[in-house]
Amino acid sequence: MQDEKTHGLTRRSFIKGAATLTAAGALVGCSPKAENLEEVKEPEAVVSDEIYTGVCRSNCFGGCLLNVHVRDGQVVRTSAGDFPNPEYNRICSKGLTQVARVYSADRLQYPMRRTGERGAGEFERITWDEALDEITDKWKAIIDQYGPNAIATWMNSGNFGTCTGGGFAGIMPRFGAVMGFSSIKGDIDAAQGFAATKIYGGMSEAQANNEPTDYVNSKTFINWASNPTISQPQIVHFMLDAKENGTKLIVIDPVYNATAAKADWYIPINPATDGVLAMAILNEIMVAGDEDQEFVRSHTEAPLLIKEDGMFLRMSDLGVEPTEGDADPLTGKPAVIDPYVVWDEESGGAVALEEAKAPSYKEVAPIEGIAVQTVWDNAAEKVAAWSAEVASPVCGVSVDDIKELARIYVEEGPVNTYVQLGADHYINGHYNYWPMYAISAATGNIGKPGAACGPICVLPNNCIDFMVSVAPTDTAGNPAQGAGPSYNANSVLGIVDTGKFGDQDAVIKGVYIATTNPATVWADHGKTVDLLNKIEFIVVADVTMTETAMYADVLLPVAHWFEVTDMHTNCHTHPYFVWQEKAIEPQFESKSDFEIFKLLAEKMGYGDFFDFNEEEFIAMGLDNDGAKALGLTVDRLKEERAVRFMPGETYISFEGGKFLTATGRASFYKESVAPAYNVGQDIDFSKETCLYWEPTLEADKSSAVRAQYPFHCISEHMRTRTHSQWYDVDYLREFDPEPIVRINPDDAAELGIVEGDTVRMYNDRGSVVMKATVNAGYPRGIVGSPRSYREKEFIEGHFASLSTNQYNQVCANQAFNDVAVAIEKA
Ligand SMILES: Nc1nc2c(c(=O)[nH]1)N[C@H]1C(S)=C(S)[C@@H](COP(=O)(O)OP(=O)(O)OC[C@H]3O[C@@H](n4cnc5c(=O)[nH]c(N)nc54)[C@H](O)[C@@H]3O)O[C@H]1N2
Ligand SMILES: Nc1nc2c(c(=O)[nH]1)N[C@H]1C(S)=C(S)[C@@H](COP(=O)(O)OP(=O)(O)OC[C@H]3O[C@@H](n4cnc5c(=O)[nH]c(N)nc54)[C@H](O)[C@@H]3O)O[C@H]1N2
Ligand SMILES: [Mo]
Repeated sequence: MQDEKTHGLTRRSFIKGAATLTAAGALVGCSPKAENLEEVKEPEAVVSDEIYTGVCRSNCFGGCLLNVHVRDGQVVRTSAGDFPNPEYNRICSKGLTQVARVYSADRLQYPMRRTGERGAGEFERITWDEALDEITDKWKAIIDQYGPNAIATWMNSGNFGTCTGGGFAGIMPRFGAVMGFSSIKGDIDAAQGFAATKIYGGMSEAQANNEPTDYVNSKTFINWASNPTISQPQIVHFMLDAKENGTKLIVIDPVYNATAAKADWYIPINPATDGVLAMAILNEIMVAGDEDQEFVRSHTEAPLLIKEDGMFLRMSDLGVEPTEGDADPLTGKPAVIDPYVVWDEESGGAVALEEAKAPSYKEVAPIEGIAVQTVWDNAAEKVAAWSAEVASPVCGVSVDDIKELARIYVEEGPVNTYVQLGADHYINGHYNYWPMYAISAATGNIGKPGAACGPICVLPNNCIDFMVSVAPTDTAGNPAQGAGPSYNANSVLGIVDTGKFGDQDAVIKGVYIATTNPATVWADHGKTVDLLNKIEFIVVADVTMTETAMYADVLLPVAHWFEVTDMHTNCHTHPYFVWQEKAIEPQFESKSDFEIFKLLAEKMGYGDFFDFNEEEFIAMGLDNDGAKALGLTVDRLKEERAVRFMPGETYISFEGGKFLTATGRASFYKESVAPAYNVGQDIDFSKETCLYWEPTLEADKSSAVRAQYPFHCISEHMRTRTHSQWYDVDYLREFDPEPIVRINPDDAAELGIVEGDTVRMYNDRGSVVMKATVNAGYPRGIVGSPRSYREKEFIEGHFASLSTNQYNQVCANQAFNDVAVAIEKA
């Protein structure tokens, strides 16, 4: 805590507003309208604020460092904190209005028991003792009958704090592992990661893009399927600084978005056809032989040799016996070492990959009579189907523009391809990302200053001990029973209905929901509601009365982020772990998630696994060599507020072209691909092992469903909300007062719709009524709508009712953007 001397009329007026709010508990008190504020005189004395360290912890990719100003025991405002590198100092409208969330009229104040129908919002107040008894009695009964796997934790990204839920080495997964509960996955944002794992291997501390301080080193910066002005506003200044410094800014997006407005070159594309554009660019490069030969030879798997059976040629194929390597720590079995074979141009012979001086990646003749094709030639064959002429009508990018993009990747590097989730939320999402990533690997535009490809996404594998969450031990060192199975989002209804997950028996009788709001954010709302009505016993722990909270049997009030001690590790846009100091006591009868888990565990007889306070728990996650090498300790975090965890000064992802695949090289071909889910579905693996694209489900213009539902509907992320959060902040509702759908002027005219008309959007799954706004940024045939509103904010229906919960054959991913609708004046 620090002291700040402050004064000023506006500040004091504001505080009066905040005080009114708590006293009356009414949301109207947080309106900045003048009539709600008492007239105050210029303060005579200088007023002192206590300043606590705070951090925004929702999934906005931010994790901004905040000063939480407290006066007379009340949070009065927030301001931007100082990071060690001030270039990262940022705070958005959401960070600035946190005070309205602390004092939201929608805060859950005490534990409650449901009295009416599920979803009706009828509850009665109960004590904490009653709530904890009711939950643990019911859990014990379920466990007696069905075992602990019949209860599932259900979490997502509401708070990425370590002591809350979604943070790395977090308390909630630990709770699940101790109790032996199963878990329900979100299956969200999964397609790009699925593709990234194919080409780059597993995840590292920074998954794919370089640290933002490096953007200035790019000659070309391509925003591909991303809209950072809305979704990563904290780092847009790094892109614009680069532009001012001469970097060419390109945007590839079906919608002329706010980022496109800043671009040197905006390239409209047909939705979910990015893979086609990427393969056409690759084809231009490959046919011309314009690849970065040294990078391709030394840093990609291009020289590996594929046999006719689809497997790589290995030394054992040439009669060399495999050897034994180190034992696997889990199975104890020694690794089998059977090196890949390549053709070495220097020695003129077939050798193990590691021994090759100059592996050939094109046109390798049969080796010892075994016909082979290089990975490069295989990729070239796949992309040959997408000449610029063939690709152009599919992706909507002209032949000249495709050729120009190819030239830019070859001649105007270093190129940073800043990719986000725009093309992810489709059934064919991962088919788009692998080719997009492959361009950078083929042209050497990755792993060096100014060159990168992928989303800004930070996974601190180097300094967090995940075992604290997944393999807990008690005070005596005894291991926990371990978590049960993890179920896919779209399988849960089937499990509850049929007792089957694929062909396996599965039971879900109880769920513990915290840090997610599926009734607002899951695709196919009709099915989500059906599920929430059918689960036998639902506990929801949340800060406010959300749409999901309305379905709880027992509702637990959770403390606001500033009312707890915590650490934030999941900050995508800056390289720091950030501390959260408890600034005020939990209000009303609310408790921290941390305390709730401890109380529940104790009552279930597992208190010994939770014998620590917040600081001790965080220290457990930081008790590893990586954190020690970086000097990441609780004491430093408390003292310095934010401590850098990324190695180096300016982090370069995959520096030196070292990837996380078994070979350390980027892949254009896989021998096999593990599906992300298994419910006995038919899988055509030929689509998964190499560069491939197919039209998506409903967003594809030629899809049969479009005859009936002619518009493709895109979900927009909102500047004023993070997912379903901040809905209760009046300051922000002034900017985004109600749901709207944006529609192209010509489409609107054809439908007889004018600005502000009420319209209905519908398909077979659902319907929603809201106002329309005419927007020439949307092309014909595509509409877009912010996706964070709750049912009661729509004139009728629910936006989430329009989307499908179907998955691709291997990639479990909610396809929020793969939606066809019809629109009419309501
Ligand atoms: N303020 C705020 N920030 C957020 C969030 C929030 O809710 N609010 N959510 C966070 C989360 S979890 C996520 S996943 C990220 C998302 O971050 P982004 O991926 O940047 O956000 P989106 O708005 O989903 O999509 C980006 C762009 O993709 C475009 N797009 C849609 N379909 C396609 C396509 O097929 N091809 C191409 N090339 N472009 C397409 C859209 O028009 C949009 O302009 O934002 C994070 N940041
Ligand atoms: N239609 C449509 N739906 C979408 C998308 C889309 O594009 N279109 N995008 C999707 C994407 S990209 C994402 S990542 C998901 C995000 O989905 P979620 O992770 O579910 O999103 P949130 O609404 O941020 O958070 C969920 C809940 O966490 C609660 N919460 C906040 N802080 C705490 C805390 O400290 N403790 C507890 N116990 N609870 C807390 C909030 O009050 C909120 O109810 O939404 C997806 N939903
Ligand atoms: Mo997301």
